[in-house]
Amino acid sequence: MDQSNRPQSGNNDISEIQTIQSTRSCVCIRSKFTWIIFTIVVIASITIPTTIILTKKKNVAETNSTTIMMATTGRESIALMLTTTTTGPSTTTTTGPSTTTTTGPPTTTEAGLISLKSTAGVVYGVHDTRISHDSRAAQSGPGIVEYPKEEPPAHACDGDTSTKYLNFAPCLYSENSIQCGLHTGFYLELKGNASLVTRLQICTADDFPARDPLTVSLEGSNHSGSNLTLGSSWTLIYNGSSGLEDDPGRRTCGIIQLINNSIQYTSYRFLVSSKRSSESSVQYSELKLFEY
Ligand SMILES: *[C@@H]1O[C@H](CO)[C@@H](O)[C@H](O)[C@H]1NC(C)=O
Ligand SMILES: *[C@@H]1O[C@H](CO)[C@@H](O)[C@H](O)[C@H]1NC(C)=O
Ligand SMILES: *[C@@H]1O[C@H](CO)[C@@H](O)[C@H](O)[C@H]1NC(C)=O
Ligand SMILES: *[C@@H]1O[C@H](CO)[C@@H](O)[C@H](O)[C@H]1NC(C)=O
Ligand SMILES: *[C@@H]1O[C@H](CO)[C@@H](O)[C@H](O)[C@H]1NC(C)=O
Ligand SMILES: CC(=O)N[C@H]1CO[C@H](CO)[C@@H](O)[C@@H]1O
Repeated sequence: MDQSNRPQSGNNDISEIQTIQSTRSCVCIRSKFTWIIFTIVVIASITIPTTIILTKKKNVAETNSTTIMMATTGRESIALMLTTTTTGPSTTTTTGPSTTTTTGPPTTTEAGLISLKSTAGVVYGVHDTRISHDSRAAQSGPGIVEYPKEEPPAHACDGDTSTKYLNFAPCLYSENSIQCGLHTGFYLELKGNASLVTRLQICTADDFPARDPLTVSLEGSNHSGSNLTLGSSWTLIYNGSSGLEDDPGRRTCGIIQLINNSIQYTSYRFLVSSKRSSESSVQYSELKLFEY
C-alpha cells in the first residue's frame, strides 16, 4: 500500500503544501481510495481460494463457502455480495458435469458408512409404531396410513438424496397437521454382517421443509423375518434430535448425531416422532448410519 501511494504523494506535494489547512477532505478522499484498494485485496483473497475450493469439492464447498460468507458479513457487505456472486457461477459449473444428481455421489467418500442394502431388497414401511412396541405395516397408495408408490421406504436407504420416502399416516394426503406422518418409519434386515452403529445422519427431501423430521429413534435387533414386527425384538439405540433443527436446505444432510452404543445388530428400525411444522406428511431422502 505504501508503494502505491508513493507516486501520488510525489505529484501532490505542491498542492499539499499550498492547502495544508484545507486538505482534510483531500486526505479523506485518499484514505477512502486506499480503503477501496484494501477492500479489493481482501475480496480477492477471499474469492480466489473460495472459487478454487468450490471447483474442487462440491458438497464440502457449499458448507465452506457459507462459513466464509458468514465470517465476512460482520466486516463488510460488499465482500459478502461478491462472495455470493462467485458461489453462484462456480456451483453451476460443478453441478453441470455431474449429470446424475444435483448433490453428487453421496456415499463414496464417507468413512464408516454402513450399507443399508437389505435382505431380499425389502425395506418395511411402518405407521402408528412406537419405540419398543409392535410394528404396524404401512401400505402403498394415496389414501390413509399409506405412502406413495413412487416414494417408498427403500428410497431412504438407497444412498441417493434425489429420491425420498414420504408417509402421510395417519392423515390423508389432503390434510395438513402437525400430526401427519408422525410415528411412521421403516425397518430392514441388513444383507451384510451385523454392524455397530455409533453415528446417525438424516438428509432432507427435495421440498417442504415443514415435513422434515425433528426427533427420531433408532432401534436394533438380531431377530429376523416375522419376529421383527414384534416390539419385544427391538432394543432402543437412539432417541433424540434428527440434526435438522436448523434447516440445512433441500436434499441436504443434517448434523451427524453421536450414539452411545457398543452392541452390534443385524436389523434396524427407524421412527420419526416429530416434524418441523404443520404439513401433510413426514419425508426425508436418506437415513445414514455410520459405524465409527
Ligand atoms: C461376515 O462375517 C463372517 C463371519 O462372521 C466373516 O467370515 C465375513 O468375512 C464377514 N463379511 C464381511 C463383509 O465383513
Ligand atoms: C422368533 O422369536 C422366538 C422367540 O424369541 C424364537 O423362538 C424364534 O426362533 C424366532 N424366529 C426367528 C425366525 O427368528
Ligand atoms: C424418546 O424421546 C422422547 C422425547 O423426544 C420422549 O418423550 C420419550 O419418552 C422417549 N422414549 C423413550 C422410550 O425413551
Ligand atoms: C454410554 O453407555 C454406557 C453403557 O450403557 C454408560 O456406562 C456410559 O455412561 C454412557 N456414556 C455416555 C456418555 O452417555
Ligand atoms: C447381535 O449379533 C452380533 C453379531 O453376531 C453380536 O455381536 C451382538 O452381541 C448381538 N447382539 C445381541 C443383543 O445379542
Ligand atoms: C475452513 C472450513 O470451514 N473447513 C471445513 C470445510 O468443510 C469440511 C467438511 O464439512 C470441514 O471438515 C472443514 O473443517
